[in-house]
Amino acid sequence: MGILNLTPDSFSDGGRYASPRIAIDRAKRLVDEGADILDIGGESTRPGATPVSADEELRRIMPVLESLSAIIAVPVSVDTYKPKVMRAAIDAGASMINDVNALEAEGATEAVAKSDVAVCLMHKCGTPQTMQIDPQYDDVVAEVKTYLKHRIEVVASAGIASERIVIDPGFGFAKNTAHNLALLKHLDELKSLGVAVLAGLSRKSVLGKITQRKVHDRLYPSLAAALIAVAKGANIVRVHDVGATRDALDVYNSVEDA
Ligand code: HH2
Repeated sequence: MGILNLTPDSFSDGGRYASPRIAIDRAKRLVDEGADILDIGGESTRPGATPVSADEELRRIMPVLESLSAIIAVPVSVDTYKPKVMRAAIDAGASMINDVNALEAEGATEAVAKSDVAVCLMHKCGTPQTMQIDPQYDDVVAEVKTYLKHRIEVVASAGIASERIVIDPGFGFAKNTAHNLALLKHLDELKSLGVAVLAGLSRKSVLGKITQRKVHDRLYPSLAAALIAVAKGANIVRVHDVGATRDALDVYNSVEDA
Protein backbone atom coordinates (compact mmCIF):
# COMPACT_ATOMS: atom_id res chain seq x y z
CA MET A 1 0.00 0.00 0.00
CA GLY A 2 1.60 3.26 -1.16
CA ILE A 3 0.94 6.36 0.94
CA LEU A 4 -0.17 9.60 -0.71
CA ASN A 5 -0.77 12.33 1.87
CA LEU A 6 -2.65 15.33 0.48
CA THR A 7 -1.98 17.29 3.66
CA PRO A 8 0.17 20.30 4.48
CA ASP A 9 1.37 18.77 7.78
CA SER A 10 1.95 15.00 7.55
CA PHE A 11 5.01 13.97 9.52
CA SER A 12 7.19 12.88 6.60
CA ASP A 13 5.68 14.20 3.35
CA GLY A 14 3.39 17.06 4.45
CA GLY A 15 2.92 19.73 1.78
CA ARG A 16 4.71 17.82 -0.97
CA TYR A 17 1.63 16.78 -2.95
CA ALA A 18 -0.67 19.71 -2.25
CA SER A 19 -1.65 20.36 -5.88
CA PRO A 20 -3.85 17.70 -7.55
CA ARG A 21 -1.55 17.55 -10.60
CA ILE A 22 1.55 16.81 -8.49
CA ALA A 23 -0.44 14.33 -6.40
CA ILE A 24 -1.69 12.46 -9.47
CA ASP A 25 1.85 12.24 -10.89
CA ARG A 26 3.00 10.88 -7.55
CA ALA A 27 0.16 8.32 -7.54
CA LYS A 28 1.14 7.10 -11.02
CA ARG A 29 4.73 6.80 -9.89
CA LEU A 30 3.75 4.75 -6.83
CA VAL A 31 1.81 2.36 -9.07
CA ASP A 32 4.74 2.14 -11.54
CA GLU A 33 7.00 1.30 -8.60
CA GLY A 34 4.74 -1.61 -7.66
CA ALA A 35 2.03 -0.43 -5.28
CA ASP A 36 -0.97 -2.79 -5.21
CA ILE A 37 -3.14 -0.26 -3.33
CA LEU A 38 -2.90 3.52 -2.92
CA ASP A 39 -3.91 5.12 0.37
CA ILE A 40 -4.81 8.79 0.08
CA GLY A 41 -5.41 10.99 3.10
CA GLY A 42 -6.50 14.59 3.66
CA GLU A 43 -5.85 14.92 7.40
CA SER A 44 -2.67 14.18 9.30
CA THR A 45 -3.08 11.87 12.30
CA ARG A 46 0.51 12.26 13.53
CA PRO A 47 0.91 13.02 17.25
CA GLY A 48 -0.05 16.65 17.86
CA ALA A 49 -1.79 17.16 14.50
CA THR A 50 -4.71 19.60 14.35
CA PRO A 51 -8.01 18.11 13.13
CA VAL A 52 -9.57 19.54 9.96
CA SER A 53 -13.25 19.75 8.97
CA ALA A 54 -14.85 17.15 6.70
CA ASP A 55 -15.29 19.85 4.04
CA GLU A 56 -11.60 20.74 4.10
CA GLU A 57 -10.68 17.06 3.93
CA LEU A 58 -13.01 16.60 0.94
CA ARG A 59 -11.54 19.68 -0.75
CA ARG A 60 -8.11 18.09 -0.47
CA ILE A 61 -8.91 14.55 -1.57
CA MET A 62 -11.85 14.66 -4.01
CA PRO A 63 -10.13 16.12 -7.11
CA VAL A 64 -7.36 13.54 -6.76
CA LEU A 65 -9.67 10.63 -5.97
CA GLU A 66 -11.99 11.43 -8.90
CA SER A 67 -9.06 11.55 -11.34
CA LEU A 68 -7.37 8.46 -9.94
CA SER A 69 -10.50 6.31 -10.09
CA ALA A 70 -10.51 6.88 -13.86
CA ILE A 71 -6.82 6.39 -14.62
CA ILE A 72 -5.29 4.11 -11.99
CA ALA A 73 -5.61 0.34 -12.24
CA VAL A 74 -5.07 -0.41 -8.54
CA PRO A 75 -7.66 0.02 -5.77
CA VAL A 76 -7.66 3.36 -3.97
CA SER A 77 -8.09 3.48 -0.20
CA VAL A 78 -9.12 6.67 1.61
CA ASP A 79 -7.63 7.34 5.06
CA THR A 80 -10.46 9.00 7.01
CA TYR A 81 -12.49 8.59 10.20
CA LYS A 82 -15.33 10.92 9.13
CA PRO A 83 -18.58 9.36 7.82
CA LYS A 84 -19.24 12.31 5.48
CA VAL A 85 -15.83 11.84 3.85
CA MET A 86 -16.37 8.05 3.72
CA ARG A 87 -19.67 8.41 1.87
CA ALA A 88 -18.26 10.85 -0.70
CA ALA A 89 -15.13 8.74 -1.18
CA ILE A 90 -17.17 5.57 -1.76
CA ASP A 91 -19.38 7.41 -4.30
CA ALA A 92 -16.24 8.62 -6.09
CA GLY A 93 -14.87 5.09 -6.50
CA ALA A 94 -12.77 4.37 -3.40
CA SER A 95 -12.30 0.62 -2.86
CA MET A 96 -11.35 0.81 0.79
CA ILE A 97 -11.85 3.02 3.84
CA ASN A 98 -8.80 3.13 6.09
CA ASP A 99 -10.06 4.30 9.48
CA VAL A 100 -7.60 5.00 12.31
CA ASN A 101 -10.73 5.15 14.50
CA ALA A 102 -11.94 1.62 13.56
CA LEU A 103 -15.40 2.93 12.46
CA GLU A 104 -16.14 4.21 15.97
CA ALA A 105 -17.55 7.57 14.81
CA GLU A 106 -21.34 7.73 14.76
CA GLY A 107 -22.57 6.71 11.30
CA ALA A 108 -19.21 5.35 10.14
CA THR A 109 -20.14 1.66 10.29
CA GLU A 110 -23.39 2.34 8.39
CA ALA A 111 -21.53 4.35 5.72
CA VAL A 112 -19.26 1.39 4.99
CA ALA A 113 -21.89 -1.34 5.53
CA LYS A 114 -24.15 0.20 2.86
CA SER A 115 -21.38 -0.21 0.28
CA ASP A 116 -19.21 -3.14 -0.79
CA VAL A 117 -15.84 -1.54 -0.05
CA ALA A 118 -13.16 -2.98 2.23
CA VAL A 119 -12.34 -1.37 5.59
CA CYS A 120 -9.22 -1.18 7.71
CA LEU A 121 -9.93 -1.07 11.46
CA MET A 122 -6.97 0.39 13.34
CA HIS A 123 -6.29 0.44 17.08
CA LYS A 124 -5.49 3.69 18.86
CA CYS A 125 -6.39 5.32 22.17
CA GLY A 126 -7.30 8.98 22.50
CA THR A 127 -6.76 11.65 19.87
CA PRO A 128 -3.62 12.75 18.00
CA GLN A 129 -3.34 15.59 20.55
CA THR A 130 -3.29 13.25 23.57
CA MET A 131 -2.35 9.78 22.40
CA GLN A 132 1.41 9.94 23.00
CA ILE A 133 1.12 11.28 26.57
CA ASP A 134 2.41 8.31 28.53
CA PRO A 135 0.39 5.48 26.94
CA GLN A 136 -0.19 2.61 29.41
CA TYR A 137 -1.07 -1.05 28.90
CA ASP A 138 -0.74 -4.10 31.16
CA ASP A 139 -0.32 -6.33 28.11
CA VAL A 140 -0.29 -4.30 24.92
CA VAL A 141 -0.58 -7.28 22.56
CA ALA A 142 -3.54 -8.80 24.42
CA GLU A 143 -5.32 -5.44 24.80
CA VAL A 144 -4.92 -4.46 21.14
CA LYS A 145 -6.08 -7.91 20.09
CA THR A 146 -9.14 -7.78 22.35
CA TYR A 147 -10.07 -4.34 21.00
CA LEU A 148 -9.72 -5.43 17.35
CA LYS A 149 -11.68 -8.63 18.01
CA HIS A 150 -14.50 -6.54 19.46
CA ARG A 151 -14.47 -4.10 16.55
CA ILE A 152 -14.56 -7.00 14.04
CA GLU A 153 -17.64 -8.37 15.85
CA VAL A 154 -19.37 -4.97 15.89
CA VAL A 155 -18.82 -4.23 12.19
CA ALA A 156 -19.56 -7.84 11.17
CA SER A 157 -22.91 -7.66 12.97
CA ALA A 158 -23.68 -4.53 10.92
CA GLY A 159 -23.28 -6.61 7.76
CA ILE A 160 -19.61 -6.12 6.80
CA ALA A 161 -18.33 -9.58 5.82
CA SER A 162 -14.96 -10.70 7.16
CA GLU A 163 -13.45 -10.79 3.64
CA ARG A 164 -13.90 -7.00 3.59
CA ILE A 165 -12.20 -6.41 6.94
CA VAL A 166 -8.52 -5.63 7.54
CA ILE A 167 -7.09 -5.00 11.02
CA ASP A 168 -4.09 -2.94 12.09
CA PRO A 169 -2.48 -2.62 15.55
CA GLY A 170 -1.79 1.08 14.88
CA PHE A 171 1.98 1.42 15.27
CA GLY A 172 2.80 4.82 16.79
CA PHE A 173 -0.77 5.53 17.87
CA ALA A 174 -0.79 5.70 21.68
CA LYS A 175 2.22 3.39 21.88
CA ASN A 176 5.73 3.90 23.20
CA THR A 177 8.78 2.15 21.73
CA ALA A 178 8.36 -0.97 23.88
CA HIS A 179 4.67 -1.21 22.91
CA ASN A 180 5.47 -0.87 19.19
CA LEU A 181 8.21 -3.49 19.37
CA ALA A 182 6.02 -5.96 21.29
CA LEU A 183 3.24 -5.52 18.73
CA LEU A 184 5.61 -6.13 15.83
CA LYS A 185 7.22 -9.12 17.52
CA HIS A 186 3.82 -10.68 18.17
CA LEU A 187 1.98 -9.45 15.05
CA ASP A 188 1.24 -13.08 14.17
CA GLU A 189 -1.09 -13.28 17.18
CA LEU A 190 -3.57 -11.10 15.28
CA LYS A 191 -3.83 -13.75 12.55
CA SER A 192 -6.11 -15.88 14.71
CA LEU A 193 -8.82 -13.20 14.35
CA GLY A 194 -9.34 -14.54 10.82
CA VAL A 195 -9.05 -11.33 8.79
CA ALA A 196 -6.25 -9.66 6.82
CA VAL A 197 -3.59 -7.72 8.77
CA LEU A 198 -2.07 -4.36 7.79
CA ALA A 199 1.12 -2.91 9.30
CA GLY A 200 2.17 0.74 9.01
CA LEU A 201 5.67 1.36 10.30
CA SER A 202 7.13 3.37 7.41
CA ARG A 203 9.45 6.17 8.66
CA LYS A 204 7.76 6.12 12.08
CA SER A 205 9.43 7.50 15.18
CA VAL A 206 9.94 4.04 16.73
CA LEU A 207 12.44 3.44 13.89
CA GLY A 208 14.06 6.79 14.65
CA LYS A 209 14.36 5.82 18.32
CA ILE A 210 16.14 2.57 17.42
CA THR A 211 18.49 3.98 14.76
CA GLN A 212 18.77 7.68 15.77
CA ARG A 213 17.83 8.51 12.14
CA LYS A 214 15.75 11.55 11.21
CA VAL A 215 12.45 11.02 9.40
CA HIS A 216 13.86 11.33 5.86
CA ASP A 217 16.70 8.97 6.64
CA ARG A 218 14.60 6.00 7.71
CA LEU A 219 14.40 4.01 4.48
CA TYR A 220 16.55 1.09 5.64
CA PRO A 221 14.85 0.77 9.02
CA SER A 222 11.48 0.99 7.23
CA LEU A 223 12.47 -1.84 4.89
CA ALA A 224 13.56 -3.97 7.83
CA ALA A 225 10.27 -3.27 9.61
CA ALA A 226 8.21 -4.10 6.49
CA LEU A 227 10.01 -7.42 6.05
CA ILE A 228 9.57 -8.35 9.70
CA ALA A 229 5.87 -7.45 9.48
CA VAL A 230 5.38 -9.64 6.41
CA ALA A 231 7.35 -12.49 8.00
CA LYS A 232 4.98 -12.19 10.98
CA GLY A 233 1.93 -12.47 8.75
CA ALA A 234 1.07 -8.95 7.54
CA ASN A 235 -0.92 -9.08 4.30
CA ILE A 236 -0.52 -5.37 3.58
CA VAL A 237 2.33 -3.00 4.44
CA ARG A 238 1.55 0.73 4.30
CA VAL A 239 4.72 2.50 3.06
CA HIS A 240 6.06 5.76 1.65
CA ASP A 241 8.95 4.17 -0.31
CA VAL A 242 7.14 1.78 -2.62
CA GLY A 243 9.90 0.84 -5.11
CA ALA A 244 12.43 -0.10 -2.45
CA THR A 245 9.83 -2.01 -0.41
CA ARG A 246 8.70 -3.87 -3.53
CA ASP A 247 12.32 -4.97 -4.20
CA ALA A 248 12.75 -6.14 -0.61
CA LEU A 249 9.46 -8.05 -0.70
CA ASP A 250 10.33 -9.61 -4.08
CA VAL A 251 13.43 -11.12 -2.48
CA TYR A 252 11.44 -12.25 0.58
CA ASN A 253 8.68 -13.81 -1.55
CA SER A 254 11.17 -15.54 -3.86
CA VAL A 255 12.72 -17.26 -0.86
CA GLU A 256 9.30 -18.23 0.47
CA ASP A 257 8.34 -19.68 -2.93
CA ALA A 258 11.65 -21.51 -3.52
N1 HH2 B 1 -0.39 5.62 10.06
C1 HH2 B 1 -0.60 6.91 9.69
C2 HH2 B 1 -1.78 7.27 9.03
N2 HH2 B 1 -2.73 6.35 8.73
N3 HH2 B 1 -3.47 4.11 8.77
C3 HH2 B 1 -3.28 2.84 9.13
N4 HH2 B 1 -4.20 1.91 8.84
N5 HH2 B 1 -2.15 2.43 9.80
C4 HH2 B 1 -1.17 3.32 10.14
O1 HH2 B 1 -0.16 2.90 10.77
C5 HH2 B 1 -1.34 4.68 9.77
C6 HH2 B 1 -2.53 5.05 9.08
C7 HH2 B 1 0.44 7.93 9.98
O2 HH2 B 1 1.37 8.00 8.94
P1 HH2 B 1 1.33 9.06 7.72
O3 HH2 B 1 0.11 8.92 6.88
O4 HH2 B 1 2.60 8.94 6.97
O5 HH2 B 1 1.37 10.47 8.45
P2 HH2 B 1 0.26 11.54 8.83
O6 HH2 B 1 -0.74 10.90 9.73
O7 HH2 B 1 1.09 12.60 9.50
O8 HH2 B 1 -0.38 12.01 7.55
